[in-house]
Amino acid sequence: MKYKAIIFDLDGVICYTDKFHYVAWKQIADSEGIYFDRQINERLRGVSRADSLEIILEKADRNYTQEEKEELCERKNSIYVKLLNDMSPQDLSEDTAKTLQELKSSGIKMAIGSSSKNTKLILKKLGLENFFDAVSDGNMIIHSKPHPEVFIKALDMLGERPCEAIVVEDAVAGIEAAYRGGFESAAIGDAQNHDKATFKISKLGDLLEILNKAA
Ligand code: B16
Ligand code: MG
Repeated sequence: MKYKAIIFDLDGVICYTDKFHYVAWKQIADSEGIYFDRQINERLRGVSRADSLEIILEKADRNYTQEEKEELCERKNSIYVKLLNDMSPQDLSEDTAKTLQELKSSGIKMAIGSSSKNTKLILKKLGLENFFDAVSDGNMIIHSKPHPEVFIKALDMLGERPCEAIVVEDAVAGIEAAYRGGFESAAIGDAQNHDKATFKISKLGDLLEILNKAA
């Protein structure tokens, strides 16, 4: 088999927490009188919490101290985590749940490579805490996407090589990270705008066809 591993991004690929990120950042921006809209929110895909705040602060009319930035990030995260509370296995689409099970039966190794420091909590909410062979997340990395660190860590845990792995991503920054790390990639949604994506998919189930063709 050409591919031995698949590394899934979390938000925007396995589940849709982007809407909660938006609500939480919007509350922070409004409380600070900073303009923020869904278009700006798109730029936060796959970007770490601290770097997301920097993007939001581009519209601020004053400079913020490091202490203030940390306080805003903490406040945003507590709003976000409360919103995550309502998540359950029902938040997995039928296609996603079925595809994950089929991939598991095929024997391919599977990992998560997410920028989120809440990855473990989200996986638990989705009933997937013990599903993946490896979980690499925002708590384990120094460099956020487009740096490939999060994917390289995932692959190290799996003991495979980048050229034998596909990264599945919804963020342009994530496809760039896969490209820089020497991975093949499958782009979903917004990430399809990156010209270095190996495959373009509209749903997770499309991966099964890609793997079948490569077998
Ligand atoms: P947290 P992913 C990313 O998740 C989100 O797309 C991005 O919007 C968020 O800022 C980042 O996680 C950090 O999340 O605040 O929970 O640490 O797409 O890499 O799974
Ligand atoms: Mg994502």
